[in-house]
Amino acid sequence: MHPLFTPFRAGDIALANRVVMAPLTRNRALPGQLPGPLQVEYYRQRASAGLIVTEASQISPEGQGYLDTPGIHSDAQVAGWRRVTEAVHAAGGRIVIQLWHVGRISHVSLQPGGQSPVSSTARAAATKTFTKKGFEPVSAPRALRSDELPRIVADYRHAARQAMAAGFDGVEVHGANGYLLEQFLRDSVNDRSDAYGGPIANRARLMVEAVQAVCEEIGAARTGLRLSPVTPANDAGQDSDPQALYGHVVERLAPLKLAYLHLIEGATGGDRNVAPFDYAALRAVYKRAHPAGAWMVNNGYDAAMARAVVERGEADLVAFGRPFIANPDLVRRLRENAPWNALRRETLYGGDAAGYTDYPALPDTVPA
Ligand code: 8OZ
Repeated sequence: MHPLFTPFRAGDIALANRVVMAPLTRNRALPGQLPGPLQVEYYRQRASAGLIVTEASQISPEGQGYLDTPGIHSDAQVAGWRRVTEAVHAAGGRIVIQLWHVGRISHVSLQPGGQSPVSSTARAAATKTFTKKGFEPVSAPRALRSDELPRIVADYRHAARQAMAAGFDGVEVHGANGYLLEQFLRDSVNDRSDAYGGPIANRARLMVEAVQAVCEEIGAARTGLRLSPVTPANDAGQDSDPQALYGHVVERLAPLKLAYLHLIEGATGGDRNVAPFDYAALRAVYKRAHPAGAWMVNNGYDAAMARAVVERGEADLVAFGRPFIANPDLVRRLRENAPWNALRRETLYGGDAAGYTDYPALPDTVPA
């Protein structure tokens, strides 16, 4: 058996194989930002993944930035997610929820009371989001005051507690793709002069505090973190020294002994070589402090790349995004070198069962 298909332990989470379903925004939540029966079916179909990371789910109403994304703050959301976790567990799978605060990637029509989105900065991102009216430019944010940041950290902690109440195996903190935590990290966005701006240690402070709070609440062995050191997604620009910045983050967080670190290599969903970055060096920083910590890689992996990276011992887990949308039985297809269903892009975001729960699995072969 190829190691990609062998069991693996990420912290306290026991995975049947090394293939992970990456977080995927699908914009099909019900009113109240609730997951419903359609989400139960969608995730159940994909339970043969070693681990499912849910779609990004806001930790608070303020953390929402797109139409119809689910939350993990209210008790009704917990009840909805409980049906999802029960279905995945009944099918033998493991599932963590991705905790999300979009920061400035939002629109006033999606914010509580029509308020401005919040960020590390008052400068607007040059990008669009999806609202009731379709694609609209994101709204200008308000820079958070430093005395508000304990509340943001408390929102991460609360969402982690709610995730455990919903029966998740753990959480993944979304520290990637130009959202709030990355808006604090990078000097291409963060223009603050308080304890959360300026030197690397200051810019990393909110991420470190948020991850620490989550670990205190649910245990580091059930906590993962997703990073995207050089993605330009959501107008994040490029930090002036990503190697030092992310090295610092990993040096600070590895001693907590997280379940896993999840790296988006290159531009999210795009060019893997968008900007130079030494991922192996970052991995060495992590493994030095936490040898048993899992290293999860993502971005454009195909079957051959996934087999090779695990074979060479350069990654413990490989996350697939879009391939899992179109192939609920992706693990089997990888194992059997079977062809993949094509993705229907027009049904990626929003809508109903079409392009969501209607992708076919391989037929079961009839014994001769
Ligand atoms: C695609 C569309 C909307 C949001 C990310 C949560 O990039 C997202 C996202 C992706 O991390």
